[in-house]
Amino acid sequence: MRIESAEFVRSTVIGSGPSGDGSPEVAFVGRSNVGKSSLLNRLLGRKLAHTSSTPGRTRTLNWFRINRRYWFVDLPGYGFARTSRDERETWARSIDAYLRDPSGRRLVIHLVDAKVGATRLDEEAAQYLADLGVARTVVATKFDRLKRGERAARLAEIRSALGLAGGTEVIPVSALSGEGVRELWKHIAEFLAGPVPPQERKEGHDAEGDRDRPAG
Ligand SMILES: Nc1nc2c(ncn2[C@@H]2O[C@H](COP(=O)(O)OP(=O)(O)OP(=O)(O)O)[C@@H](O)[C@H]2O)c(=O)[nH]1
Ligand SMILES: [Mg+2]
Repeated sequence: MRIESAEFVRSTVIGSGPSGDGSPEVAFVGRSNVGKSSLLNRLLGRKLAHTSSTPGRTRTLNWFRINRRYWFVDLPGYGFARTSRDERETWARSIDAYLRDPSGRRLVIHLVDAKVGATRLDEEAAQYLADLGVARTVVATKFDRLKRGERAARLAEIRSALGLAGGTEVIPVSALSGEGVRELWKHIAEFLAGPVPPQERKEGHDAEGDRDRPAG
């Protein structure tokens, strides 16, 4: 994907109403510290989102405008133990309000820490996303931290813990090494291209055109 422009536009909190503008949104959802902000930065090839080894760094929904055409939305993580119950409820309400807002076409990137494996909270989040019926892609983060011999089994474990159908893949990624980033961009590009109108298909047009193809 050629990134011609990427800029931080705004942070939003619960109650601030819809924030998109109807253009497609790619949202990053996952446990606190799973690597959402790091992966977003890696996908964009620049450090836009704040990352931290302290869980709970991202506390607002952060909107990044990409190529003047679509949004990346960095969401606060779930399962941050040190937040109060009130804060956790606020989190759940703001994520829920965001994901139920019908104003934008949305792809959720659900991140699960490959080193930790799927936790009960990851399972609950997967169930929640499945019930919402939102388009989603599951990725296993920090894959660089796994030994070669552990990798295939861990991916299978995550797929089964999250109750993913047989054909649904879990994409291994590493913000550190860049592994899996190209593969993930393919999914994002497919989502951005959207459903091909039947008319265009019949006439043999390439619906994707040249825009936003994965780079090289
Ligand atoms: N080894 C390794 N470490 C990573 C990777 N991605 C992120 N990390 C580390 O994991 C920690 C958390 O990364 P963040 O990107 O801030 O995580 P987050 O999900 O945005 O966290 P919150 O904003 O707190 O919800 C940081 O110390 C990162 O350096 C990765 O691919 N490999
Ligand atoms: Mg973050």
